[in-house]
Amino acid sequence: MATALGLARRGLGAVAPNPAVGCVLVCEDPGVVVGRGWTQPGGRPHAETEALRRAGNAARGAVAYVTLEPCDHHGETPPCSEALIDAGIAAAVIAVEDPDPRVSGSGVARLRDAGIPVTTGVGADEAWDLNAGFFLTVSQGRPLFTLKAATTLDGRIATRGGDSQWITGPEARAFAHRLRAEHDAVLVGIGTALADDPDLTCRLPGMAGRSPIRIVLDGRLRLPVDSRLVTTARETPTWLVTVPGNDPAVVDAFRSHGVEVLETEADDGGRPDLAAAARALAARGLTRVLVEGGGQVAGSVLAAGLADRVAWFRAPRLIGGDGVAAAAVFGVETLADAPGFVRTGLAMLGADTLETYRREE
Ligand code: AOF
Ligand code: ZN
Repeated sequence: MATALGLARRGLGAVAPNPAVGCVLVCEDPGVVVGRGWTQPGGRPHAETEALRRAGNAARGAVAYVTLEPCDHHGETPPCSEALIDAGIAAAVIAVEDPDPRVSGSGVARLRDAGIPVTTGVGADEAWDLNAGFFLTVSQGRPLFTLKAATTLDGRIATRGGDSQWITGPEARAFAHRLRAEHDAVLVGIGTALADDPDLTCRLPGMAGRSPIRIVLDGRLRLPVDSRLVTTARETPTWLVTVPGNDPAVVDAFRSHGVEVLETEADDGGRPDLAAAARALAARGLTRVLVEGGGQVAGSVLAAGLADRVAWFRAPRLIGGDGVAAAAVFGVETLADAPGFVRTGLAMLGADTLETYRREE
């Protein structure tokens, strides 16, 4: 199952709205892997189909280890449950049930009805964690949000003069590009887009094709049409999340550059309401969104209770209280109101560190 989870991970950021699934077919005597598969870019073929295709006749009598209950619906492809039965597998080991209402238990039931013994729950914690984005879209109609910050020791993202390039070193920046690849979209506020004119692509060697959709929260459509995000929108999609009431000619100008403009409700300050934006993004098929700044957006994500994961890069430098805070004011009165997190990882990246967290339940 650990191998299957590793294979599943390859799909993160490339398979939405589908989950990233892994499948390993093992012939138990003499104990050899006869097929491996993972959900392919775009979400299909499914992991089981891929593993079965590679195993061919060797799948007969094998044990299938799958990180998610095999699907049981006739969608774009025939159900994986049927494919596994037809291939003659001897047993199945499944990490977690698929909460998709078209599946939710029927994949396991179909295997059992065919006389195939099924074990569930193996590697369940890791499997829940891996597809947390997919599970959130099914259960709450919103994607998973990972808040990323690159700060000084004292949590500052820029000096008072606005100097922010580069706080962290090349190792941390490379890791941040990998994070982009593992998410369906990267989201920034208009302040960051104006200040940095960023690309927000994944520029790791060999991973250029893994760039996420670039999303800017831009209530008044201030993004310049000659910005990199707009001029490259036909190669790497750019979406603007805005509020109703903008000049239709401006909206059309963005659309003529291949930029998607999504209108959503405004919050009290006239900015796109984050909870509403989250629902709109899930409705468009996103399951994993990386929030890359700046402080304003980070504050809004925290205030809306949407920071599911945190990736905090920290450089050995101090700026002091007049620097720009990683998360702008978000109105915490008492410690009990302050969002809490559980540390899930700690790594040294060159001179910097990376701390990862998940939301405290
Ligand atoms: C699997 N293996 O690798 C994946 C599954 O639109 P379709 O037909 O591709 O079906 C999408 C649903 O299939 C998705 O919502 C989820 O329930 C399941 N995903 N199932 O057996 C896979 N990616
Ligand atoms: Zn399937």
